[in-house]
Amino acid sequence: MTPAEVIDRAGLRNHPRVVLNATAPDSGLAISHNPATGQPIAGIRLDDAASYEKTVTQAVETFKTWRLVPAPIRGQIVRAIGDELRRHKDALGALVSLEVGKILAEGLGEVQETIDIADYAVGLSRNLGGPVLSSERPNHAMYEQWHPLGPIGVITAFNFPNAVWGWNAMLAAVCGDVTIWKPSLFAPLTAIATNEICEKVAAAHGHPGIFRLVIGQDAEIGERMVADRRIPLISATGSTRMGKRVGQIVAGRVGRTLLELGGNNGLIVTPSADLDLALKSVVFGAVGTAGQRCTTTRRLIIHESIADGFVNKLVAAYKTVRIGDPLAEGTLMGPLINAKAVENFLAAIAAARQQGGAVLVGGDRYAAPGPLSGGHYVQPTIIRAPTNNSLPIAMEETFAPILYVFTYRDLDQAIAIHNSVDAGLASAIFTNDVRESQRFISPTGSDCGLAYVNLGTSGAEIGGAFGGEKDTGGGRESGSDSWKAYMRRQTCTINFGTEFKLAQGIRFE
Ligand code: UN1
Repeated sequence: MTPAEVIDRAGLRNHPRVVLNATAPDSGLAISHNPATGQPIAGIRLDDAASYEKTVTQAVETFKTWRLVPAPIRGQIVRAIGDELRRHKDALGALVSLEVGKILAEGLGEVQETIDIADYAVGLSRNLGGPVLSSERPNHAMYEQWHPLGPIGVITAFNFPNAVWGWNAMLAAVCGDVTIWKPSLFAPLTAIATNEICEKVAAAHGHPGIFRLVIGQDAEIGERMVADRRIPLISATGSTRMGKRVGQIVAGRVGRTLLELGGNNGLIVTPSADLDLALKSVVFGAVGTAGQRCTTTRRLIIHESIADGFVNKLVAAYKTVRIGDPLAEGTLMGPLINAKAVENFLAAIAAARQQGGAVLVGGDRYAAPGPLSGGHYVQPTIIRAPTNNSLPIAMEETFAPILYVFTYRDLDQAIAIHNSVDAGLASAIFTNDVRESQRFISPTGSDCGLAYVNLGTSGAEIGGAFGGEKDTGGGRESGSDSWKAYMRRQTCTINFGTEFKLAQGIRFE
């Protein structure tokens, strides 16, 4: 499939925001590049202060009517959106793959994730309930209810340019909110195509404007949105650096944030583990998406008695990973997002070497042939920490396929190594020992928001709450009760008797 075909199939050829054949950015235009070739795909017209203002003003108005639509009816619209996304799954999956370089299977998987959350939201639309509570007073009733929150801001990163918005927008829609999406400037085309598909369905059902886009530079658009008091919730996915800034600004106006930030995910392999299962999971977790998931496996913590044999097998498996065009059949690893990401990868490897790490496989750029020679490819890399396990660079999240290997002697030590990083997103243990697995998910085990036993760190299902602790930001998106972030809670107390009764037994007569 050529880039032009992908653009056509995603419905972007005549979109007013998209400028085909543009090659150079200017103040009102960004260029989306194909990371597999380094070539421009298309130009995207950016928002400015005036168009931002118009979008938010309109979103506030749309919210006033959308919030009055009964939640199950909102769910019907989200159901139609899920169906439409099914029809566009191939086209959107290919666009994700073209624009951010993940392999097609993963691009399709990402769109499936949005379809799944749409289905989830449909069910939820009939179940946005709160508890009925016991009042201490006679003839009094007390219960909680949930109301729509407002227009909400969703800031997404390049690496999940479709699904992370889906997690937010599908829930927000059934909750009665209007979504204002600020996508990454590395993946604006996916955002435009995705938003357009969903918005068209909403409009066909009589509710245009519940999905809105603002695309622009952080300084121009991002900062404005984060500081905007008309937007009660900012849900932001991206780096911890970005999240700290967003968190501070939104806290300054006493708004709400939902932060899903960086991860530095560890995977422990114990002597009792099913090593075949562990091997496959480590390769997918560390190499999948070219190491550009927030859930990527970045640290392998393996018992010293099995480390050498396991690591040798891992190195052999890494050598078979086919790197190349993400849209081509058989490719397992595509490029990094841009040249800066390649520089960061190389800098981390240089630091690891200097700190006594041993590069066991990879460690360099990957020179792709022919038309791919301008792409941002690197070799998947394994680096073994020195025997004292001191490797400061491994404490940082480098968004690239680098796996650091540590060894341990007893489980306490493994857990201490595991929890020694600033982030707290995903974690995993491979063991067939019930004491070890239970210890790992006990309060003194993994300190992460996601804990897996005999599964790798990436690839969460949508049904669970997704997010993490510490520098990961504490927010939860997607399943379980994450929807509560998109609504406001009201505790209602009703006196259906005739007596004046005060709580706490206070007499005031
Ligand atoms: C992300 O990298 O920001 O668990 C999201 C996973 C995916 C979501 C990743 N379901 O790997």
